[in-house]
Amino acid sequence: MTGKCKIAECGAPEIPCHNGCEDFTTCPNFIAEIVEKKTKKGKLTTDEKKSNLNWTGQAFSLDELSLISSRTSPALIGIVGKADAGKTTFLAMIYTLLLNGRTFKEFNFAGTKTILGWDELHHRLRLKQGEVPFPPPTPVGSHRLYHFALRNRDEQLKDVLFSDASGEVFSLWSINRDDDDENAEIARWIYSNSNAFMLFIDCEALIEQKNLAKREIMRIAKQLCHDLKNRPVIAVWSKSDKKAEILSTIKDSLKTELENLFSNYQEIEISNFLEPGPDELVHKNNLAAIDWLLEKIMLSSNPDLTLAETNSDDLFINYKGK
Ligand SMILES: Nc1nc2c(ncn2[C@@H]2O[C@H](COP(=O)(O)OP(=O)(O)OP(=O)(O)O)[C@@H](O)[C@H]2O)c(=O)[nH]1
Ligand SMILES: [Mg+2]
Repeated sequence: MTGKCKIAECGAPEIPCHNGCEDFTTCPNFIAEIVEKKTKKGKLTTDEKKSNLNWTGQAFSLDELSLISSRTSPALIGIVGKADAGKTTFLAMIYTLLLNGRTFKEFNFAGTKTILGWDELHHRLRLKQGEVPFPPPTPVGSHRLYHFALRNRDEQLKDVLFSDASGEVFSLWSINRDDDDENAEIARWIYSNSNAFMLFIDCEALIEQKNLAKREIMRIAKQLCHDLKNRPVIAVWSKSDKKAEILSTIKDSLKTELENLFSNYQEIEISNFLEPGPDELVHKNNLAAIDWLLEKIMLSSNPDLTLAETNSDDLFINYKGK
């Protein structure tokens, strides 16, 4: 026990008590310090203290979007696809590639307001002696937005957000787009607010469930098409390390049906499993998918304002000003 004597001249407990008291703890003049209580109290205060900052570094929820939208009009990339298609892993891979020094084609990384969210994804993907520990399935009610600030060669800042929701909400939405189902509401919000879409095609599901998986992908694709207004869509053949195992009739017909459905459209193969050496599917295509969407988004936000040449007999219409 620590403490001190209330009589200033007494040196107990370091030296014997000036009154001759053998056990200083029983001395009526001794004041014990209640160390444990103090520490516990101190700890409680720290735990209870909440941050006053409105920025936590975690992935955004919808009501935190103003943190970004107050400075620029962010571009939202809607990640769409059925459950287990590899959507969350794709986001983890993008961040991992940037951390490893890879870059987007036209944009430099200029920061992120969701660094803890990205880090969490990255740590779940880290290679453990050849095996890839994947993130757990995204819960049905969860809707997170991950942020990058990017700068192009003209030093223009572009805020980009990526949505991450459970695949189940897209399957629900594809069955009934006007349903009041609260979970499908997440898919509806992503659909209304995204500037561009990635549509995930799960190669593994096409191998295992064949036409059943194809029908589900097409249902989501058709839903994506219904009010698209020429927003760009990139079909991402995820888990393409297995693509060769898909029946060619299924693969070819799905490819054609998707091409017929969309106009502002591209497709690409990606994977998270590295082949030895530089790997096109992993190192190149994951980023190239975003490059293509960013290019399309920038094109649509900078419309060509050049006037078409007019030739008329009317002098007034032909007047170009001097
Ligand atoms: N073969 C292969 N499997 C992969 C690859 N990427 C992911 N997977 C597998 O796909 C599973 C699902 O990945 P997620 O990223 O969680 O899929 P998701 O689309 O986010 O799933 P939900 O959140 O449930 O909608 C992982 O647990 C892995 O088993 C890949 O590149 N190749
Ligand atoms: Mg997920």
